Amino acid sequence: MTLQIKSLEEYHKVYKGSIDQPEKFWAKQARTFEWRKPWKKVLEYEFDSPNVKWFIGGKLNITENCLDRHLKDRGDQIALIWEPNDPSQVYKTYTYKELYTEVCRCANMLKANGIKKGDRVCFYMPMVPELTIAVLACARIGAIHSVVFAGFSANALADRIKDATCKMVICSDYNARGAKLIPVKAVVDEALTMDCDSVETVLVFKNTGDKVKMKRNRDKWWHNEIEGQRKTCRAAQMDSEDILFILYTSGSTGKPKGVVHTCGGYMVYTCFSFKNVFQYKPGDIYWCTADIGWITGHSYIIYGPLLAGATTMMFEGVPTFPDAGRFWHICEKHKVNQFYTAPTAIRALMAKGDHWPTHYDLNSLKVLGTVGEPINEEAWNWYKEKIGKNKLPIVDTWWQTETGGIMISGLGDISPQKPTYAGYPLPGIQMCLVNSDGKEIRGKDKEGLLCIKFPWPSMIRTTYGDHERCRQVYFSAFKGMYFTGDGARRDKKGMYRIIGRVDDVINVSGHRMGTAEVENAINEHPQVIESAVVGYPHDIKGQGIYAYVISQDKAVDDAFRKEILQVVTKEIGPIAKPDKIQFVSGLPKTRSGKIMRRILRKIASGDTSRLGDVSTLLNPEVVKAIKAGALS
Ligand code: 7RM
Repeated sequence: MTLQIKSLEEYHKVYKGSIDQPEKFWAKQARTFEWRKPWKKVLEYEFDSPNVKWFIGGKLNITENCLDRHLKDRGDQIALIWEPNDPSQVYKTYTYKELYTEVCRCANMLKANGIKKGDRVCFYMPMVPELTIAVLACARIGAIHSVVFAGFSANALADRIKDATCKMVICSDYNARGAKLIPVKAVVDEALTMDCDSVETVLVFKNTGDKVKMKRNRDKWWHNEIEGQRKTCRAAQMDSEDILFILYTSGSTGKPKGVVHTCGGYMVYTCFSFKNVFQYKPGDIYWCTADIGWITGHSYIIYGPLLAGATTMMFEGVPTFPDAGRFWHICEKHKVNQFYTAPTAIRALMAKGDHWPTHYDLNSLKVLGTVGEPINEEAWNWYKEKIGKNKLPIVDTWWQTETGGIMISGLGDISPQKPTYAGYPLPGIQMCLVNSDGKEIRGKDKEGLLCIKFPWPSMIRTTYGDHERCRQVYFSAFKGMYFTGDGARRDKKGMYRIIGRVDDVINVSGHRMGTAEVENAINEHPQVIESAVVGYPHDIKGQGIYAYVISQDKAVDDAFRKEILQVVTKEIGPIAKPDKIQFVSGLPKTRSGKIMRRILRKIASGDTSRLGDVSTLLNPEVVKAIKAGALS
């Protein structure tokens, strides 16, 4: 069985061993899985290209490790619990046997519809069990899944379908979220009008049963296609380094990139990190509230928990429907033991009042987790007090889409607790701080740019279709290091606190966004000449979006603002809508024409006092005007 660390002393010992002999350490973990053929070499790497390979020559199928190997000992144990959006609707459960059967039937359905090993399948689905089933079905036959968060617009969906040249799209008819019904099939139809020539089939899962249009020869109903499919499906033999999935994420420039994860290393790391961070014990009920459209859902709703033989729950709805007690109601109802959510959800629920959690019995809880953005001290304390009753550990888990799994975090109740600190790196993870010249900053009580100086099994292998971009974004800043894009502090005891992004990426309610991406969307409005987007501190969302817009011959009023919001919703989705739009006559630029975001960030945060030296700007006079017109 995959190692589960039981004390802080053991952690320090294991950590040291994992750094002294990383290959030995990871080989030992990897041997706890089922491989069709063993690997010939544990690791080969070179960060300059980059070229990273783990468990070279090893053959496996991740779903045999998620499902088949559990059938003997825990076939009748519940693998998956599904809690519906509407609390009056009955919840569903799947035992490992049942989940195995459903995945096999679905895999056969995909094969019957022409999906083969290596084909890309796009998902645009609500949080229903069929999403998990079909994702695993792809993995079973060696097809590559690319899950797109269903809050993205048709344009954004089309971009992702085209970039990965997907052969199939799997969607639902409608999504139910809170009191809203979202016509997802219609969004897919619209996306497919935008040159998505690779798509041959749209498989539609009947979720709400409301009416949709079906296109002949392209669109098929899941319930028709699944009928009569065989209940077993031989898993495809995958190479350790074959692609398991692509997941798009935003960066500081241009369009989102397709982060590529591969089978072997991802399997080993997600299982290991899951078991240790959450200190999962047999029989526990584990719940991560993330959407499977993000990496957290991939690694810690589906793969990590199932690999570990856990009972994992997925929730279709939102934290405030039908009321702000929903999360706590679900914890009581299913006797949840580990609860994993985002700071933005904690802050939103905190704002609804302290009484909500008091109405429910939260005694089953053992570990509380957070992820996605820095957690402020107030939210940390509220979580600790009101949910954890001052008894439960909080694991503040720092990681990224690119890291595949949790990199820095406490391990359940083993690790020391320090508000706003994520803590120590996991075994095998060689974090470091560097200064802007790329020199490593050693010692305690230091601040710098957060890097990782040695490979780990679940690290990004490439950005789909553009390896050079992967090199440039992550491996070119500092030689021999993976650069995270975050700044961090290391305290006297070696614990890390994440300060936040140091690049042009913003984090709005835990959703990662490129400021350039939002600017490009705003610039699509015909009367916009130029725009600049920055993040600013926001009580609930962590960061809000502040847009400075130069317009052409148009009354700068709220009607125009509304049009801009519509354009952004159309280009990206509602999550990217600016909270504030300030019309300006010019943007502060350096002599080389670069926008001075530092100044714009300061003004957006309401701090106009010390803007630093603006005299070197091309147009210092605009700063005064921007300051005068700043929105509070
Ligand atoms: C898992 C995920 C990654 C970015 C990352 C950070 C920020 C994530 C934390 C955090 C402070 C945390 N993947 N971030 N977790 N910041 N404390 N515990 O969120 O690719 O979508 O985002 O999120 O800036 O670089 S992600």
